[in-house]
Amino acid sequence: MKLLLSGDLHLGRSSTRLPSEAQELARTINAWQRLVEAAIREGVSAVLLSGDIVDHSNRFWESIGPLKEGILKLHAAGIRTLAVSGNHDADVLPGLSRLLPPGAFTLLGADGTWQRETLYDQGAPVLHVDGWSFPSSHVHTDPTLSYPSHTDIDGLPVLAMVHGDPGVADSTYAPLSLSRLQSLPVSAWLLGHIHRPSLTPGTPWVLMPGSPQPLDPGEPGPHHAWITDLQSGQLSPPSPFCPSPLLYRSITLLVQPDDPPSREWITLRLQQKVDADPSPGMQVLRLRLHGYTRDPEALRACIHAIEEWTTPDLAVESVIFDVHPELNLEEIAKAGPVPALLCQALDSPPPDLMKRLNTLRDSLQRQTEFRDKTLPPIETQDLLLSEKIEQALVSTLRHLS
Ligand SMILES: [Mn+2]
Repeated sequence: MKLLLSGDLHLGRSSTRLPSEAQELARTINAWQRLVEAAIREGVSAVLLSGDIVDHSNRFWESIGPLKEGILKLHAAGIRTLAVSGNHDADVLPGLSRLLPPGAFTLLGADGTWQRETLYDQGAPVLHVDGWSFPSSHVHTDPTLSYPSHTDIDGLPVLAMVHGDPGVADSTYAPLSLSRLQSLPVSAWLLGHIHRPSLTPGTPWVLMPGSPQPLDPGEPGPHHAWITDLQSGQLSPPSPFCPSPLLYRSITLLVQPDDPPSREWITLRLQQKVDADPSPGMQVLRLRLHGYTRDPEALRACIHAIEEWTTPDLAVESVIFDVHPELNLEEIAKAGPVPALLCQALDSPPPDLMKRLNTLRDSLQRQTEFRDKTLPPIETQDLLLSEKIEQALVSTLRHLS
């Protein structure tokens, strides 16, 4: 028996910074419709949603139609939808059940008290789903403190759902603690609130499904729903399911003094970089140009054209300009022995620095807790890859030129 797990759909919102041609893709309602179709195709038994399904009460009327329609479609295919509300939809989800036929949609724990619903497979009970919903938009206490101790232990696995803020003890959005979650007698946790997906393995595993579609460039990386399989009384660790066709990515292009300061050159390099790490669907890029150029003015003049550049599956959302005039190291080195040493350090760090770093590495290796780990020696190569060291040296040298 398969279950689809998701949350933080924020229906009514649109993903930001997409070109106007891609506005349809931007709508979270379309992500919900894709999820419904995928659930039916996959033959799941239930769809579990962990809150912030509707973005806000003032988006209720534009999102409730498509939400209802999706739940009805799932219901017609024999799939139940179970949900808890989050801080965004605390006041709107309770009304939804009344608009739907019995059994299509279950909101668990609507008044802020834990509620249990049991799922059946061919007439036999197979899984308890426990849930707690935000009673209002702010909650200052950990909702799991009121998690009931069930006396009627029947050996069935339990999947518990709650929307909240893990690891933020003073959060006003239901503070949660990972260690407390994993200490409670359940088989799995489905959380909501954080839009970046993450899975904490263990017994129970704890899943923050993340938004099935990223909402802005602050949510880079893959987004998707999840699927778990219940077999012989065991819930499998969840796997990614129904990937979002929209991906926000940050890309850094290294600019070297010999590179021509032109839009064509930058977009060609960008396209090569994207092709080397392909992803289906639309990619919205935050581009950082980093390095040295002989003509900063000409390069800076290209930024607008680069931001306007789009292909059917690529768009540049913004350009961060971190390119500096080429340094004349030969000239700077002539200023004295210390500037000369700093210039040299750009290519090879001073030998005593390497020696000191490796002494630290050796003493670390001797500590009991790291004895079973083999720490590799620190090589000059490792340091040269470190952008921060380079930046520190360059910013000093720039003052000398
Ligand atoms: Mn939330």
